[in-house]
Amino acid sequence: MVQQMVPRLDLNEIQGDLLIGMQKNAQLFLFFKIADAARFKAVAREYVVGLLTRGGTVQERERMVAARRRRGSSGHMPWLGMNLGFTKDGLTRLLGPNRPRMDPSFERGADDPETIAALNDPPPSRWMSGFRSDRVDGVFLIAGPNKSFVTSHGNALRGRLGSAIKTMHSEIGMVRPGRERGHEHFGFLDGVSQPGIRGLTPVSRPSAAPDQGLPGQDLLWPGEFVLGYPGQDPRDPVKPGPIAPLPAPWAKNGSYMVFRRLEQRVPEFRAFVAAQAARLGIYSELLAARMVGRWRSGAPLELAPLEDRPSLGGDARRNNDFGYAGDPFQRACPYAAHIRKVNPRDDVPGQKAEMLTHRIIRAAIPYGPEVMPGEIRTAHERGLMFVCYQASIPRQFEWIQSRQADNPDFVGGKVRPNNGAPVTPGYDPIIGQASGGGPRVMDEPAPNYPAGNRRTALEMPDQFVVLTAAAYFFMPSIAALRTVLT
Ligand code: N7H
Repeated sequence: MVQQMVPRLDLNEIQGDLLIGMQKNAQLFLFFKIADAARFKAVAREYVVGLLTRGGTVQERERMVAARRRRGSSGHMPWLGMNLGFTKDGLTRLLGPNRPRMDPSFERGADDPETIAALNDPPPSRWMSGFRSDRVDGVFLIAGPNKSFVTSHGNALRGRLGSAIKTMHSEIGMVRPGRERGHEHFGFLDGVSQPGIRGLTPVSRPSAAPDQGLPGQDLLWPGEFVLGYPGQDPRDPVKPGPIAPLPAPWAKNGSYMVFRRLEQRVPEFRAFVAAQAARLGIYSELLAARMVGRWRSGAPLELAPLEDRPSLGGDARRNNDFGYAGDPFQRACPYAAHIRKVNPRDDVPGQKAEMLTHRIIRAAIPYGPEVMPGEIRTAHERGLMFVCYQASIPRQFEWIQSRQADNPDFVGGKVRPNNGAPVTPGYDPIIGQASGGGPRVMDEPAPNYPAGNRRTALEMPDQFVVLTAAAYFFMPSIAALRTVLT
């Protein structure tokens, strides 16, 4: 019945990276300042908007990829994907100072002292030199099959825009090579768990699980990610909530994008995990999996608590089909493990519906070279160009980072199985940040599976993931880009 009320998504108005994700082996991030607003608008209207990749196009390409795979062919199609977003300053350049006010966090910006304090982020003075989000008006995402393809399309675009823009920073993210394809730099399969979208994501078991896409993938109302549609009802995981008021009519079919350039200190992470695993008397891979909540293959600890099962990790019908309610004492997966911390699923009794209002759609890509032989301390910077989409930055990305990952008491109300003593779960060991970059602790790195009461803690004096740049963008609809904004 719920399915019949699903609103029709205007995929051809929505930029393609938001709901489905542009096909990419390489992605150029071109951060720019608008130097000449009138010229920018003219070139954008005549040339750029027509190049932007819409949701409908990305969906069609996905079908073609699936059909090619069924025929057993691989190889990457030379498709160009291009999307465009603006910071608060960019919108002001285009619309003037009296423009409508958008999401409060977007208006504040990623580099605002209040944002920095709320997220325990390192201050912008410690970000990469050259990147200043207060100097960025917009970003082009240019996706394609390889580095030279995205570079040449980026150059062509820059040629067209000429003096209308000034490039502030440009950088290419790349999927990792060979068998590491799809894995981030610590070595774990990424992009496994994404929310499903009602009216878009196919339901794999309509009679058994009408509110899931793939098994375990909750379907959410599209207004959680795109403006102008009903979002979730925070009291009911299945029912729609109201359509949030739009800041302006043209904001419909737009979305907010959070960009974070996250350096990963891979040799340091590996050395730390090896040393701590030896101290705890467990093997390194197990400790690393306890920190993430999945094994390198993507297999979740909830379904494979003591050793990796690559066939499970790679199986999209099984690798997300689990919850935490059956593991109330963190025996299979620690409360603080990255994936349990950022999406506790059914862990908090009666709160599932509320949890669904904090989901994000991720579209990250790694950057930087592979670890070189003999590189025992980071010598070549590498990490993740983290990108996520949502309808509300404070309720979604910022909530996850500040109220969950950075909060040692989240999830609250946990107790020890033997004596009922309260438990402090600790920080997310991957992305959690303590105030002032201080040390972090996570509870129970060594498993008590299936039973046992050994108390262990993992003390982490340093971050393995370090924020080196950040900015908040609005990704407008195609119609807004054709009319109001240009
Ligand atoms: Fe995370 N990692 O390698 O450990 N992430 N993440 N993430 N992340 C996930 O399900 C990682 C970051 C989420 O529904 C996996 O795709 C790294 C930020 C969410 O079960 C792995 C970095 C935020 C999920 C990693 C990083 C999130 C998720 C498992 C930074 C938001 C889905 C594979 C360098 C604040 C959870 C998968 C669910 C999954 C890693 C960043 C959020 C392996 C290395 C900044 C919501």
